[in-house]
Amino acid sequence: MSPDIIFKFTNAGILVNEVAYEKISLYDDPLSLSSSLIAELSSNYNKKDLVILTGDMVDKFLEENGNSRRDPVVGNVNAEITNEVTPNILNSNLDSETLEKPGLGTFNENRDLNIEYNEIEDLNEDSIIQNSNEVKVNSEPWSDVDFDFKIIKDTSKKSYTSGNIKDIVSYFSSRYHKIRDFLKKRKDLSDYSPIADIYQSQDVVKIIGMVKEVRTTKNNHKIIELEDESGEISVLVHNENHMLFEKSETLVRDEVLGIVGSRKGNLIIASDIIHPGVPRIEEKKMDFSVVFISDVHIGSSTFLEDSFNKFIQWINGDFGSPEQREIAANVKYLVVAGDIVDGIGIYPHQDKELTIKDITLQYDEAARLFGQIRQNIKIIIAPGNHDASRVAEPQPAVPEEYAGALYKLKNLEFVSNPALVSLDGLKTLIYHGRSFDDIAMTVKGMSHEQSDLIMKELMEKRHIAPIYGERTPLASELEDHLVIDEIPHVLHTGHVHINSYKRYKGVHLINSGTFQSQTEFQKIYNIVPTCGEVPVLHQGVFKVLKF
Ligand code: D5M
Ligand code: FE
Ligand code: ZN
Repeated sequence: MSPDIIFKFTNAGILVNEVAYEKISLYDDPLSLSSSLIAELSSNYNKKDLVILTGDMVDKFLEENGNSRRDPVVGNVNAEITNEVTPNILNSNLDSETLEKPGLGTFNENRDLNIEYNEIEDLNEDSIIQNSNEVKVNSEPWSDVDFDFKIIKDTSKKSYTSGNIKDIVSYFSSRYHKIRDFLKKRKDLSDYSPIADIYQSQDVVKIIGMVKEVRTTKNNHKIIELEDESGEISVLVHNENHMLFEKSETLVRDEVLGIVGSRKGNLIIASDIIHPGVPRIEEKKMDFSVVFISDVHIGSSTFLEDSFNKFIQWINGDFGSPEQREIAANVKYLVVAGDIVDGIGIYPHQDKELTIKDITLQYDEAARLFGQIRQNIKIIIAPGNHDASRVAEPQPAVPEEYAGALYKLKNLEFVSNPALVSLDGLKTLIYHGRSFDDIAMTVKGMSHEQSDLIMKELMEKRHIAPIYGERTPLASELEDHLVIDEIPHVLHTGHVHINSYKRYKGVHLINSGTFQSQTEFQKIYNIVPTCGEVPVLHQGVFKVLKF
């Protein structure tokens, strides 16, 4: 389904959840189905309400209005793709048909395993110290604590799109220019040329382009189709150039990179592939601690309430060994990277696994739980794909209409997904992690289990969700807010429900796991979550506490 359909809904004030999105895309004429659904919903709901279109709603509508599902095998999907020449996103006039690009070939593993020491401490009943020499927890009112909290980048108010095709051109153009500016600062690319000009040069060519497609030839070489505003070119990566070939296997569609090579007719033979990359950052000195959690999934029957209650007791200084309580007493910030509640209608039959079936009541319960956390901890919450924000990224902060009870907590701040915040100078990039699904599916060797490798790759590419038009719906804003402009001290993600950690060029890459046990849906995909394992940066040292 082309993104303009999503825009149609967004313009009508309707959010389309993932299941609905998939269902609509399976029908013969998604565009006219969308128009009918919008007409139906607009007549049934108050314009002011934020309406979330779920899969069940699509089913019900189709049951009542006839059903013409596109056959995935004999239907016209392939015909559409093979007949369609994908145009140059950066230099042509687009129409709606051009927005979906064909998929990539297979990719291989590129590992740089350099996992640092993880200290996992089990906080079980045995570790409750009765009448111990208690570490005193600061229980002064929050206003007395000196927070130096800043939101460096939040897209909540900036995120809008007219749904106009021009937005997509400016979206990709913004992405290209931002990342090109990182690349051209590099010595080896400072004298790059526009693609259209390379036909004049005979020797070394240097270009900066957006990847339109990567494919493997019959002889097992790689061809990268690159485009810039001036034109397109094919780049060959020879399989005997082992290091470079390996690098080419982690490339994804729509990322922006540099190529150094030599021209042979209409082809460039690559001698180097250059990512914008990450300069090593200086260690940030910190005399406080930051706790990272995500994927709490309040409202789900698989939400691990006991474990979460222990976590709250710990953070309040009422649980754990003296050493663990000492860490707790030092906590100044709690960051939540999305999926705070389970939401409604996110995947098929989810309702059977909900203990709270109303989104506002789920946030009310979240407020009850988070409200117990001592007030001199600042809590920062970004949305995930289960939260009541629009599905397309960047996702604006969870709106007050749904999370009113949480908005009443004075020590809590809502931010967008992604968002860049400064916690007493510790620059933290918060991203839920939806794009990890696309990377895990597209790049061979990448998996949900090792999201640290995905994070490293995305940092190198300087984009949090490079692949357009796959599972991660991206809103084509006039500016691409998902470019990693500034290197943070911490990249905090969630979504995969499996903890991971890596220190890369000085950046702490942290995935904070979940407080939800395995769901029926995850059983089907064989996703084994790591539950109640909470990462903490304790005065700059990474630790994990288990609840
Ligand atoms: O995601 C929970 C987990 O489920 C996480 O590991 C991603 C995975 N996930 C989510 N959607 C899909 C689909 N469609 N296919 C495969 N795996 C998926 P959560 O966002 O909490 O539901
Ligand atoms: Fe989740
Ligand atoms: Zn998620």
